[in-house]
Amino acid sequence: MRLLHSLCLLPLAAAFGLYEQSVFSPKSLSGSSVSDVQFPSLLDADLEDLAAGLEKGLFTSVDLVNAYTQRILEVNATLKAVTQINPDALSIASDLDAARKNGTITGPLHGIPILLKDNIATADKMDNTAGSYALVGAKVPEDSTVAAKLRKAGAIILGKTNLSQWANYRSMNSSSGWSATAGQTEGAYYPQQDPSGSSSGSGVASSLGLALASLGTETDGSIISPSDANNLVGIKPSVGLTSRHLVIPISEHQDSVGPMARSVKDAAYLLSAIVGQDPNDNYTSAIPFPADQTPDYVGACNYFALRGARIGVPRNLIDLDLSDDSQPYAPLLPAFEAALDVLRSAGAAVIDNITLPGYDTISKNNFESIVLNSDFPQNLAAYFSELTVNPNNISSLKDLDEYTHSDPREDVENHDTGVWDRAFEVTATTSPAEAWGNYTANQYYAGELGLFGAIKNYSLDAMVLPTLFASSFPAVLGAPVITVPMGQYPEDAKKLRNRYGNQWLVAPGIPFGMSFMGERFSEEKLVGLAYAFEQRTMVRQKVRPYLRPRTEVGDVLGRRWREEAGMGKGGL
Ligand SMILES: *[C@@H]1O[C@H](CO)[C@@H](O)[C@H](O)[C@H]1NC(C)=O
Ligand SMILES: *[C@@H]1O[C@H](CO)[C@@H](O)[C@H](O)[C@H]1NC(C)=O
Ligand SMILES: *[C@@H]1O[C@H](CO)[C@@H](O)[C@H](O)[C@H]1NC(C)=O
Ligand SMILES: *[C@@H]1O[C@H](CO)[C@@H](O)[C@H](O)[C@H]1NC(C)=O
Ligand SMILES: *[C@@H]1O[C@H](CO)[C@@H](O)[C@H](O)[C@H]1NC(C)=O
Ligand SMILES: *[C@@H]1O[C@H](CO)[C@@H](O)[C@H](O)[C@H]1NC(C)=O
Ligand SMILES: *[C@@H]1O[C@H](CO)[C@@H](O)[C@H](O)[C@H]1NC(C)=O
Ligand SMILES: *[C@@H]1O[C@H](CO)[C@@H](O)[C@H](O)[C@H]1NC(C)=O
Ligand SMILES: CC(=O)N[C@H]1CO[C@H](CO)[C@@H](O)[C@@H]1O
Repeated sequence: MRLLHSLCLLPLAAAFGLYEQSVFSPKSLSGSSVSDVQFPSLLDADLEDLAAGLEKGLFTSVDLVNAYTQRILEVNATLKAVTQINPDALSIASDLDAARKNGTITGPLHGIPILLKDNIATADKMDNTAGSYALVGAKVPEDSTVAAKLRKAGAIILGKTNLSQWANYRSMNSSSGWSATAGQTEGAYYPQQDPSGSSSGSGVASSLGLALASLGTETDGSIISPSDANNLVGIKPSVGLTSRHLVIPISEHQDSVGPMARSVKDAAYLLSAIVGQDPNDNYTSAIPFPADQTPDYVGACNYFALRGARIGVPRNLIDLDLSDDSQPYAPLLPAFEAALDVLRSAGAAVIDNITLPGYDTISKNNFESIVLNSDFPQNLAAYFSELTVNPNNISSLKDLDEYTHSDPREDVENHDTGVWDRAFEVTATTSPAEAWGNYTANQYYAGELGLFGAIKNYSLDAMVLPTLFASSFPAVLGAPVITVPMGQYPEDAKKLRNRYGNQWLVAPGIPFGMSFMGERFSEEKLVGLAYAFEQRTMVRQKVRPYLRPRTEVGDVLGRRWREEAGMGKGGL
């Protein structure tokens, strides 16, 4: 779930400037006689850059782990994006370097550091806490399926990222990116930027290149909103495409695990690594393709994918008057219009101003809240029952509520447990049949009279919206969404604080994106459309953070060479 978070924008025309590159030249470091090599800053380096550097022997995965770790520590005191660094990361990197040396490449992510949201469990020395002291020290029997799949593809799980505690499913009085264990995450595009949530740390960390990329989870907006606010590509996959086994849940009907990366192609690489059927999450049995015929999401990255595509614009889901200039979100509108022009000029037919007739019923009812509150206590208890070590003996939402009120570090005075109170109320007054009635109402009003009906009626490939308005319909339908950077709030933006009053949702320079929504399991198509839009705009390169870590892979290399030459430690 998300709180209303921030969005921002910059006219696309202004989005073309110099691609900032920090360049290292090993030759200039300690006079080492290594041939001149230029390498992009870790703020910009993509998977193919890193893989090429590893393959050519310019640096090792150990170097990458060292560089990313230093970058994390450089910015953590301010941004609090990363909660834990995997104490085994260096030894895993070293094993993967050895394997590479002898010609064994495990997969496309071989030796590449990735971060996980702190609700995706790993069976290693790291905690999986959802940001709560209730779960510090808890252990799981095995890796979550997505973590196991990342390792199988060769990735190094570098650490865990902060989140809105319990994926924003605890408090009515809190801020995105706050957890009891790791404090308040901040975005890097404006001082005290609301990082959005609930995958807040994943958003900030991926955006600053504190790892290649990260995984987040979404129930309604929690991948695409922090991607939106942090200048990223986020993919919220169809529910069931990625397993939720050993991921701390909100709702089996809506939860999804997906990548948050700096480019569509990097996100596609990560998606390819984590999809697939899993006997431990039977929603994955809905995947419509056989295990050996998973779509090639990376191959779907085609510059011409918009040619002949039919893209709908459901303007009645934009439920703020963006034409009113006093509205802080107003800059979204000209940026969105410019983005639609990009789609047209790339050969797409834009079917504008489609009205989704189900919207009014959806907005006047609380079907989604009843579904989530019916699922949450049961799904959470099922997660607790999987733990092999459960230090506080918590087996239910009731236990968790009592624990949270008894531990002063959980700070209930400033972060209530109102969401849980509502869950207790709904479970006490809603039968399983009624909960199902609310679920099916969502499928009808958001589906047949909404997204899926319009896709059918107008023969669409996808629908697009500013990401601020894009999460809810796909959320209740278990349908996919991909957000791509679209712009940033201008210099004269009307600043807007979050409801809690401690961070900025809208301020000059804060980024925002556009989302592509489609039918269930249409990720391959959406990746292509998103890639074609990204490649024509490259907005991420014009939207730069005010705070950025300085350590580059060249800095660690210089240090390593001096150490290897017996010159001892010490920076340049
Ligand atoms: C290459 O490395 C892999 C992984 O460390 C190892 O399993 C394999 O035995 C090694 N092969 C050779 C020929 O050294
Ligand atoms: C980052 O800061 C937070 C808050 O102080 C802390 O909980 C977390 O452990 C820090 N992360 C790292 C990697 O040191
Ligand atoms: C999934 O498994 C649960 C029990 O683990 C069962 O209650 C549910 O009916 C199953 N759902 C499907 C769609 O098979
Ligand atoms: C969209 O359609 C609605 C209803 O027909 C109309 O009131 C509105 O002015 C249209 N908006 C745009 C931008 O075309
Ligand atoms: C948890 O339960 C175990 C076994 O019943 C008990 O020994 C332990 O003291 C309990 N821990 C807490 C924190 O209540
Ligand atoms: C919400 O949190 C603020 C601190 O930010 C606190 O002053 C206020 O009392 C809290 N309100 C409620 C209703 O818990
Ligand atoms: C939704 O659940 C409520 C109980 O919380 C019930 O009264 C209502 O009839 C349900 N709605 C539908 C459409 O089934
Ligand atoms: C699709 O067309 C049907 C039949 O004309 C109509 O009832 C329905 O409202 C349309 N759905 C959408 C989302 O436009
Ligand atoms: C300094 C501090 O409080 N660190 C905590 C950060 O969060 C993790 C759990 O995600 C705790 O284990 C650390 O103690």
